[in-house]
Amino acid sequence: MPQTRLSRTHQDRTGLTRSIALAVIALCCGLVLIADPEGVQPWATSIAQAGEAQDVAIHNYRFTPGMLIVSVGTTVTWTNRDFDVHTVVADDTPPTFKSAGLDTDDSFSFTFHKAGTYSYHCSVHPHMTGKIVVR
Ligand SMILES: [Cu+2]
Repeated sequence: MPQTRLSRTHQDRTGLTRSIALAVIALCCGLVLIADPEGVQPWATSIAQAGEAQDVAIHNYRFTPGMLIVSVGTTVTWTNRDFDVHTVVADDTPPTFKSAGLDTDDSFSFTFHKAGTYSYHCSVHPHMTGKIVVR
């Protein structure tokens, strides 16, 4: 019956397409895991050139880039692009840097004079976290 054969072929092709799609998804997930040893997405990391000023956007309740690698002496400026108030506060005690509440388009800058890893967060939304690595 030609009708039956036609639908059988269609079904096989759909199954194959699904297998390929699953393989591609698995491959992508594998690559992300390999390229992501610190739990930060590679596309969320930015590496600065020496002495450059660097910007971190606060947008959609997120610091972007979430991880920024800079050299000693770099000034980092955070700018709030949300309509909600955010802060930028280092995780250490007392905090190495601490902004006031930032309204929309307000900025906060800090110059990193010492090498190290500086984790920080927004005190209003503690789930908002970021990291500056100073080399
Ligand atoms: Cu916030």
